[in-house]
Amino acid sequence: MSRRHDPLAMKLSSADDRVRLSKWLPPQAGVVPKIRIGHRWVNVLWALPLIFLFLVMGVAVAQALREVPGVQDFIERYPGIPSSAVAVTDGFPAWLRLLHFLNLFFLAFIVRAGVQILADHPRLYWKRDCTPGTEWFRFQTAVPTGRIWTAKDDSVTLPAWFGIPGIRHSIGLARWWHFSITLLWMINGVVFYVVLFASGQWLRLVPTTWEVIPSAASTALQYLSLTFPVEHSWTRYNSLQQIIYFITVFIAAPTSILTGLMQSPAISNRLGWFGRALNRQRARSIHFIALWWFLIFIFIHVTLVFITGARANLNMMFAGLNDGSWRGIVIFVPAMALLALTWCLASPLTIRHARVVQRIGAFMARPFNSMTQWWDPSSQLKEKDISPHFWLNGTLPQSAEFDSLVKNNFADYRLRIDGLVAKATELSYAELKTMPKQEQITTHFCIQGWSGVAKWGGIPMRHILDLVKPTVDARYAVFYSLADGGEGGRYYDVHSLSNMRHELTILAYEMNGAPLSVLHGAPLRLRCENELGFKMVKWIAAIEFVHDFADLGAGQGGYNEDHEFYGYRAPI
Ligand SMILES: Nc1nc2c(c(=O)[nH]1)N[C@H]1C(S)=C(S)[C@@H](COP(=O)(O)O)O[C@H]1N2
Ligand SMILES: [Mo]
Repeated sequence: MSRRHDPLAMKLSSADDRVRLSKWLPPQAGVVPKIRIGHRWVNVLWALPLIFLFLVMGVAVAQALREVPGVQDFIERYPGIPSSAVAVTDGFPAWLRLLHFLNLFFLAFIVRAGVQILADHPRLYWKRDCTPGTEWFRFQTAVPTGRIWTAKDDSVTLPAWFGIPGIRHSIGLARWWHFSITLLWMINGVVFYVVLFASGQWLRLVPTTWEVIPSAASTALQYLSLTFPVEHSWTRYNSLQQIIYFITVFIAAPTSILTGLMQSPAISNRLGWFGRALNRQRARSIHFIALWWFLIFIFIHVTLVFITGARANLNMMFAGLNDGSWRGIVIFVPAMALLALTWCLASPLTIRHARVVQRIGAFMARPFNSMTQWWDPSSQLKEKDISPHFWLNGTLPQSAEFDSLVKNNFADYRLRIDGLVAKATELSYAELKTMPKQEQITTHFCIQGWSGVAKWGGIPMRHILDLVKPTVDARYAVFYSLADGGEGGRYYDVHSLSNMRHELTILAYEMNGAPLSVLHGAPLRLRCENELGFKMVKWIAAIEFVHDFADLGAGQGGYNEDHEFYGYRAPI
């Protein structure tokens, strides 16, 4: 070590640059996804026979309807493409074909990593408080009672071939995939929008006449009756295709991006009424519903591509040809092979080169992270918003030292503040309580997906800075915990001084008007509202001001950064 650190620095552990499955959280199976209807939990697999039944009955009804003269007149009047719709003239140009493929390619990895993220907290809610039992969807059993059940305990393993990286509680790595590929997908999307409108190809996707509505109804009836409408895809889509594609490109995609961003603590905590209305759990739930839009869309779209003349359709979209040759398939097959190969390599490579994925991911996520510079969290909530339930995370301190602190109500507790400061100091629990106190009602955003609102009371960090006076060399504050992390070695995390100067950064000793409980981090825990929960160290033992954190632990800026490949900056 280049210089002497706080004594607790000795207790930090190093970490591997790859995932070691022997040390990782052991696998835990989830359950078949269930949806709550009232008080009943219904297995989603019931949807399959129900959909089948409805489709079969729908076909029968549609076929009967097509015998009715009035319906026949209607279909004749609205065969599928409104007479006033303008056709494009040049089929599918190369740029469109390429962006179409890239879109599929990126989406595959976004979806895999996205579901991996969901598996870290396999429950969806509409309300911000995430109270067990209020979820509307889950692939986990009811939260066990009568024992401590942390959010980490709640995470489940996905089928290994599906998730990225396919192991339990791998949200740190999954997020890098999700964000990096989303950035590429968004660039792809922006280019698509620009060229679409510049080229006139937008006429395919954007309805320009109200006639699309009866036309779409007519087309739907034709599909359902199994006598499909006549195809003109080379230059024009039928109205049903047009509406569905329009929703996918211009509604589902932007909705996914918006609801993704609204899950960020920095963005949501900034946006006042909007952050309250589209709270993190609503955003997560809508994000998930948008996922299902894409999945169902892809399923039906690909099915129809293959049953309405696969060769001709693949020629159009992969070769840009409107003929019966085999050229489309010759491009399509290697394109899918590339997707399959990348699909198979993604997880093993991520597990093996986790640190590289973390580094590339942090670089790729920079545009999103720097967005949050403008979103300085400031909005607070009201007493009535306080959550009835607040999930737990972390491993409790397990030492005789801590037990005796608890026994004496922290009378012997000392917070040590040292490192690059003019005045190193130790503050007793009683002294801390005489310092200026600040209360704030804020939302906690755990990286795993849950959130909760609480009123926190404690000492603003800016007063601590005034007291100890960090030197000009000090750039970071290291928080050492009294507790170890899940894999052994002391829990710690590092923050920039600008986080420390933030008006909502406090050392909390109260939660919801009562002394902070041991489970939630007594005697002291950090609140830093512009970051995710894991950055808020509980059971704080010491704060050290440093110039650099490369020589602490595995050098990534915190316990989860070292061991679980999380990002050092976590405002999203
Ligand atoms: N010492 C320590 N602090 C910790 C953790 C931990 O494991 N150890 N977990 C973090 C995580 S991931 C979260 S979400 C919050 C949870 O705080 P809560 O248990 O009060 O809800 O604490 C953070 N602080
Ligand atoms: Mo967390």
